[in-house]
Amino acid sequence: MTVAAAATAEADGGSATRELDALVIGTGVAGLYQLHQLREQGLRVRAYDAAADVGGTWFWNRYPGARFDSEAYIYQYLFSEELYEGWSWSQRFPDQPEIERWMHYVADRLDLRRDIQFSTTVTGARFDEDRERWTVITDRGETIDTQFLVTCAGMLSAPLTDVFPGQDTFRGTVVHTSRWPADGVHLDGKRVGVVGIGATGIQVIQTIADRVGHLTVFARTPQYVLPMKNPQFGPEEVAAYKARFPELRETLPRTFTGFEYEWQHAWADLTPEQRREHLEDIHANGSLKLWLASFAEMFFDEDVNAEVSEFVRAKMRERLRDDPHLCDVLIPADYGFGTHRVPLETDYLEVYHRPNVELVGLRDNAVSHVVPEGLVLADGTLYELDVLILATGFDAGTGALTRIDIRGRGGRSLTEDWGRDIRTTMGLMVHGYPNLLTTAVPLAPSAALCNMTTCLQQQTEWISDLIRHLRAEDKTVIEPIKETEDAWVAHHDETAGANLISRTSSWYLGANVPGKPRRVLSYTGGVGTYREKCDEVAAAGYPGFEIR
Ligand code: NA7
Repeated sequence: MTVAAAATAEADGGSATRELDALVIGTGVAGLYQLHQLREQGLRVRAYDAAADVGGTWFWNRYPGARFDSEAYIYQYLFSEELYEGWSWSQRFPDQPEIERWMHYVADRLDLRRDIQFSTTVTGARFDEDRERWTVITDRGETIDTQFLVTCAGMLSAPLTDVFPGQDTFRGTVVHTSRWPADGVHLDGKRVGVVGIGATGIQVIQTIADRVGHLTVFARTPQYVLPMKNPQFGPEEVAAYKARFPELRETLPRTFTGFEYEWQHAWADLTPEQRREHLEDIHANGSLKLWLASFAEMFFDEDVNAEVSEFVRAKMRERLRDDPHLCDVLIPADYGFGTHRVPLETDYLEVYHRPNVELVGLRDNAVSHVVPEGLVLADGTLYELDVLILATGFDAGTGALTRIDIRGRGGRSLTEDWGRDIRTTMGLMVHGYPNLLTTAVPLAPSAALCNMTTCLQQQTEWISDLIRHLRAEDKTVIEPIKETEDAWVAHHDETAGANLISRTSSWYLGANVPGKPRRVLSYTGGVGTYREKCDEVAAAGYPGFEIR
């Protein structure tokens, strides 16, 4: 049923409509906290999730090896010391099962489940201009009438699953990493193929290589990687990080990336030897620090970037034992370090020295199609497989919402609007869509250069403050005016244009989805700066927004 049909059925005395003040889509990191905040305000609020339980990313991504690249003690909610204190991590970078347990802990501790409806996909939403409310429909045939529609649907939650012609003819198992079944996939001793060597593919490859019979890795674009150091946390380490709560709560929201680290040196202030020493020190830290907090100039100055890139390449060459084939397929030569996602890994490069692992470069010989026996390349070579793992990524930023039929004023379609040009106001609202409040969508600092929990807490808090403000002023509707959105888009583009990220083809620009309009998706002006700009708007009473 379409949204219009649902509304008609409603007018004809059809199924009962639930009435809400706010409907939250998604119960991952953002959705859980948003639900909590709005409920605390006394709103009638309910969250809907297609998944069978809470967790968002951490519900769906159950593939072998899934784990944090953010330190666990910063990937946290910071609004409650009690909540922070009540959970103890076992490692610096824990794995998916532990993270999922943590999300259950949060949902239970805040008693959120009673206001969540699981296994329900929101399929459409239409803004009724006469009543100035949203009519939302779900795949269960329900209709919900709500004042505010708050999307917490995730930045990387719309998987690219239908990648190759003939996938459905495959005799074995084909599985996208973010749709990994809870009861697993039988891999032991099998002939397994993995397509994709992004952050996900790398985690899968390094985890399954010693279990499978034969592993074929299909790699198109080479990927810079950094080694992870992942010590276990005992009571002492846990006590030490918990003691840092006040400091972390103060600093994380204000750093450039929402991680705990900041740049310590300007490139120009150091001699070549000192730079090298600094890079070695940070490299030994075993975290994303080399990417996110070595030298800021790396993002803007091609010469600096070239030197840091060469430092990382040399580390990779050494581990690949200078093998010409491995180095050619795995080490980037034509784009700079840090200009798209840099994954952490554990003994990943060493996997390629194993006798049961084969690396197939796709740069000059792409995948053509899938046949019942396996994968066929453009030159006709067939790789026979039992399991085909697609670590092929996501329609980032926009996909979660463009897969829902969202209709704003005048019936305008978000799918069509973003299909032409991806625009938002600070990643929090969209002109033409009153009372639609968004998190983890483009033009805000999510995922690409941000620790997600830091960014999502800030965004959901901004949304809660906005709703509190409207209610206090006895107003019911808000929408950014076009000029406000134009100005934000221009600021975003100018900031992004100065960053070398804008010159590397990746999901950061939507380049991984055919036909998607190009724009750097994440705001690159810094998490702290973004927060200040959002706070200024709120403190000034939302100038540039039409409120009534
Ligand atoms: P990514 O980073 O988008 O990686 C997807 C990988 O799949 C990448 O290596 C792609 O190669 C490859 N890919 C996609 N389509 C194809 C086709 N048709 N043929 C060959 N190879 C293909 O997704 P991830 O899931 O690893 O990570 C996404 C984010 O999630 C990550 O950054 C974290 O923030 C969490 P390409 O680079 O396009 O040549």
